[in-house]
Amino acid sequence: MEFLDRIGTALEKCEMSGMEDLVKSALADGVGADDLLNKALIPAMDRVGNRFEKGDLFLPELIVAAETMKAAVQILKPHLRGTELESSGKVIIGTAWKDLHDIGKHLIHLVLEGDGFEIVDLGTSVSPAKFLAAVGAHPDASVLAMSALLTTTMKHMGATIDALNAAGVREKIRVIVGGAPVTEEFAAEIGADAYAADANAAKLRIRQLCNKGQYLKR
Ligand code: B1M
Repeated sequence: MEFLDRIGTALEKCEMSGMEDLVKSALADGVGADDLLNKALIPAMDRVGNRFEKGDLFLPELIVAAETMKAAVQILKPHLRGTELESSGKVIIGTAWKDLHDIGKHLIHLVLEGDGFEIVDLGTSVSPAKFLAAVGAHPDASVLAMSALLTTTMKHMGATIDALNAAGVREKIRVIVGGAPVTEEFAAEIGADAYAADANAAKLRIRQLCNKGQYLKR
């Protein structure tokens, strides 16, 4: 239990440097990779996300925690006994057309990756046609996530949903939207399935939309 506590605490304190050695020592000491992942890292990352949502820690710490989580998962991956790491789901993400803001989108990409999701990141200023093409190219994607930071680009999120409907593929994928000017009401107005105010809320909602836990074992 001692290693699980130390690793959980290190992640929660965003102590990037010592984490890799700690995980390697725990594995060498016989602690199971599954336990390290599901009893230490994931609960600690959830605690970090909840503290971020409460304003108890800030953007730089959340980014460091997400990077720390990713580094730890990379070490664990080969050790997950007999249980292939099945992704929690595939998420297509991008910033709305004509919008160049991507700090928030990148943060969500990081947090989702740390939670076991496979990310198809289309970058910034993604047109409705490009989102639609990505949905066609990734039929196994469960969620389409769009970010917008400008009141002038939010409307393109609605245009993307209209394009999915026109192409008859809307029912194949769940759509979540967010970004500073975006609201729950706006999300409902354009026919999205979900809205989230920040990266942690986005992770929790996307878990629900995929109706899966994290790091599902076969
Ligand atoms: Co500009 N910009 N910017 N900007 N920029 C804003 C957004 C603005 C609010 C500043 C202001 O005027 N007060 C304003 C928008 C006003 C409006 O329409 N509401 C604005 C403007 C006007 C502009 C330009 C038009 C300025 C100009 O050129 N005249 C121009 C537009 C360029 C374009 O996009 N076409 C512009 C350009 C830029 C830069 C490119 C220089 C730069 C972006 C750099 C980059 O992203 N690579 C920039 C920046 C940095 C900002 C501010 C200062 C910071 C935005 C940011 O990254 N916040 C911003 C003012 C502000 O917000 N304080 C401003 C940090 C980031 C983590 O937060 O992205 O909100 P955020 O993400 C959060 C949540 O929104 C949420 O989770 C994230 C983390 O918890 N979230 C989601 C985000 N996406 C989500 C998706 C989800 C769920 C949650 O589901 C899918």
